[in-house]
Amino acid sequence: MGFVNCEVKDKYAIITINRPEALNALNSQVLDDLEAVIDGIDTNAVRAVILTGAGEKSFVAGADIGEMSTLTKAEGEAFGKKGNDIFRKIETLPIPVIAAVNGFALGGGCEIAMSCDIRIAAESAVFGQPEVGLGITPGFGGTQRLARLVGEGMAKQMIYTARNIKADEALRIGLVNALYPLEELMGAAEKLASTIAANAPIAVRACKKAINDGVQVDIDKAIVIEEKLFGSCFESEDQKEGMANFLRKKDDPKKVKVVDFQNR
Ligand code: CO8
Repeated sequence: MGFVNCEVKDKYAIITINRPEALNALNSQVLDDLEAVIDGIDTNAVRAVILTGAGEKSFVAGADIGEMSTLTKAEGEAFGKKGNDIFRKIETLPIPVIAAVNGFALGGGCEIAMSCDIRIAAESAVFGQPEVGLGITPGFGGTQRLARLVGEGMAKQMIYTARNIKADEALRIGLVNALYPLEELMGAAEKLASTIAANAPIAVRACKKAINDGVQVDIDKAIVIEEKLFGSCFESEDQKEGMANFLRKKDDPKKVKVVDFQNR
């Protein structure tokens, strides 16, 4: 729909931000379309999501500078909140989201990638938070998520200097997990999504929640979050089948089978 496409393939979905004429920059309409697509995902049927950008040059080249250029203080705050609310929806979607960063991931583009669970990128990708060069701060969570992902010192250097970094540096500092030639990126993302989708979905969702919620609190509270979610898995059929399969395998290696987890 509109500026954002969604294709469901087997047990995962591919969301593509599709405004290549502006390097997939995020204006209000793109954000609205993205929110509608995210709200429409059936997280029981689909077990993982890939987020990418249309074209060969850009993932997302940031928030739309033309649209932002005339904002008042109140409008700037409202635009920041609009993006933040949508990015939090991505971050807290019950199922994993993989960013397949196929080119420029600047400003809001780097920020949306950071709201995903996992980032993989093309060797040609470029990352950066160029906002201070435009007279603003990062406004879609960049000051917060970059520091959490790559550490305060590196985040401050990237944000204060507004210097873009190449994919190999993004890999070195842990901003992305892996690099691929551009033509192999989507294949790698789909393989990763399929691997995740083949595991017990209730357990995968519980892991996402445990990690996301746990990193926000102290370790004593965090391990209790894990305990509760761990316990909840024992109410699932998938736990019974997953463990029974292992035990059958132990008795008789010929009984090895791939478990068809049913999300129950
Ligand atoms: N906004 C609007 N249009 C854009 C953007 C953008 N962020 N990026 C690229 N475009 C447009 C260009 O204007 C151009 O349009 P046209 O053909 O109509 O002139 C088209 O995309 C192609 O771009 P270029 O010709 O510039 O392509 P180049 O290959 O020469 O350069 C770059 C590519 C280096 C990516 C360059 O386009 C660029 O520097 N873009 C801006 C990158 C940037 O600064 N991004 C950060 C924006 S600020 C931000 O994201 C803040 C997020 C939080 C907002 C909070 C709100 C309160």
